[in-house]
Amino acid sequence: MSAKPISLQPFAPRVFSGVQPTGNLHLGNYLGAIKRFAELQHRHDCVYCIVDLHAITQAPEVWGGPEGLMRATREVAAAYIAAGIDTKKHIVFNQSQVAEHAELAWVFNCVARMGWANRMTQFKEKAGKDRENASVGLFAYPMLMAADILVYRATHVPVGEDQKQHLELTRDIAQKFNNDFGDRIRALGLASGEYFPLAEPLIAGPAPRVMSLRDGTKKMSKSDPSDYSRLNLTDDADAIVQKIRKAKTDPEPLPSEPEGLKGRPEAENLVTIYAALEGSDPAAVLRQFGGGQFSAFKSALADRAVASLAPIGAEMRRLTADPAAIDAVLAEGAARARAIAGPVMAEVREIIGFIRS
Ligand code: AQP
Repeated sequence: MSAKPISLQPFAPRVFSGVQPTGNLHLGNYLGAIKRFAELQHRHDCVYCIVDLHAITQAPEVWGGPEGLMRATREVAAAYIAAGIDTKKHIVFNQSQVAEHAELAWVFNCVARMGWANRMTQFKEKAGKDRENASVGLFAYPMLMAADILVYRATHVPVGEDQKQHLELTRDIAQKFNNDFGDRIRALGLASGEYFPLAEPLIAGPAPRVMSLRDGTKKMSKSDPSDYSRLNLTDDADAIVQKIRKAKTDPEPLPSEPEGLKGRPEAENLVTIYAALEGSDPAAVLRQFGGGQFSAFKSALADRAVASLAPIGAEMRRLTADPAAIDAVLAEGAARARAIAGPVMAEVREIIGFIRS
């Protein structure tokens, strides 16, 4: 290679994560991902992506067609900014502006084995019973996710618990690439054989799995047909209060200790949400509310949720009113992302043996 290889250094810590612009951003996305993104920026270099290539793996009705996709992409960008992510210090952009994601994903489609991809539970859940009708892209989703992370040679990936299996696959792909091409990597003097890092999932957090308000055994999800199943980040105070008032509970009073929440998924979910929003833990919440009825707890939870979410929603509405300003942030972020992904992809081409004149 003519340029100085970039890969001789050991892996510098770098955080990467993303959110799909499929509309209805909710409390689970916030507590499981976006809130943590904002916390991590104080300790690490971060790359936060809006994964629009992932969004189109589902039918256009799911992501709202071209207009819906643009709106949702800007909405996720606004959520990142409203949650406090500093776009001057860290990189925020939408995935389709950096072609290296798709290019590396193709390479990883050829590294990953069918048996690995066949085990992915998210594909099974999202494809449902009509697998024959699922897009090939939905099946290949985890390989694109591996490319998203590894094209920045990211070392840490904050995600909700639902993404743990995809992170394990990312590590398997990195390891197989490093093994398959180890001799070549060493011969090119790019690294001591470990070209891609084995990225660590950062899943721990106050609420890595927020559940539906209508069914405590199902995760809170953008695609749940019931709007009452989730608190959307753009819900106003009235909607938040209504949804919490109608949230499913059980007839027992709240227990005084966390062990008493076992087998009571709806109660456990509401207590976990309260603790996460307050920055405390379920034991502290139950010390305060244990023995009481749900009605009093729900009213305190509604106040807490409004205090945390309403300012974010208001800021998102303010930001999305100026789409050109958001697009400028994304363009600037994409240029900085390409400056990292471009040289990595150039080395990957060299490692594999693609001739480029
Ligand atoms: N319920 C949840 N609790 C905690 N974390 C969650 N995440 C999603 N749901 C929860 C985390 O949010 C990040 C972005 O998710 P995504 O939009 O990329 O994909 P997703 O997991 O498919 O999100 P949804 O809301 O569940 O959408 P649908 O309904 O389309 O499946 C990820 O870090 C995810 O872990």
